[in-house]
Amino acid sequence: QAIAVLDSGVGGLTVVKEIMRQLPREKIIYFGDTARTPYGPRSSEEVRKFTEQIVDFLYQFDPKAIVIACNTATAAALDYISAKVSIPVIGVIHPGARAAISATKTGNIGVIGTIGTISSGAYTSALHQLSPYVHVVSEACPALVPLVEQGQFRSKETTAVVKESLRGIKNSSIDCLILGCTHYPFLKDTIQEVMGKKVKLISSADETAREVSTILYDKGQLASRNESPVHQFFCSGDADMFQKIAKSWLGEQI
Ligand code: DGN
Repeated sequence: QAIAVLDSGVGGLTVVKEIMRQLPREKIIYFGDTARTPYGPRSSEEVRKFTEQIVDFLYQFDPKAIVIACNTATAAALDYISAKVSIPVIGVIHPGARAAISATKTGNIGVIGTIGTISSGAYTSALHQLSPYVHVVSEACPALVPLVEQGQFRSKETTAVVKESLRGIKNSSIDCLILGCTHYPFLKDTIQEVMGKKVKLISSADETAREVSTILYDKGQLASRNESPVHQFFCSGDADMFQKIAKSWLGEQI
């Protein structure tokens, strides 16, 4: 049985990479909704509907767990999907919040994400649930996802757009910054350059993969030692662009 992973596009591949690193025996079935990306500016009802459609599609492969590797969809649909299916559903917001709480020294935490994620307030409440006294500064950065979907990870234009998007949050006194969108690790180097070395960047991928591992271990469902998985990738839009990005990010033939 596979682990199903979904995102609005290529962003969830940042989580896939960590799952592959931590759980190399697990088979992954991925769906990127590249035809309908970005989800960020859409209403939460619409994002919930799209997420449900993707889960229905992935369900035909009889997965053992579903990872909603998209912060926007996690904020809009995690509870809804969890109530609907009988297998574990793992989102990316709580793992990201946990990673930030363990990383911060000053308690001043920044969050960047899509309009949907930031306006849902999901990170602020997840962080305050873990530690009521942390100070959270958040900023929506809607211009970043389109750059990633076009494969523009490093260019003059990328630097200019990242600089402009982070102008507000750069002037705050945060010591760590949650990359609250699974697309942003693709832009990590540029974001780090713009924020400066003193700000630690937090991606939820690592912690999310750990949560998947813990849940499957507890259920006795981790893949056996001698399995060598063949992964499957689906996308709803331009397959060439998806394949190109996936290949360069995962370093494997897709
Ligand atoms: N990768 C998604 C996220 O983490 O929110 C959303 C990207 C998008 O569709 N704007």
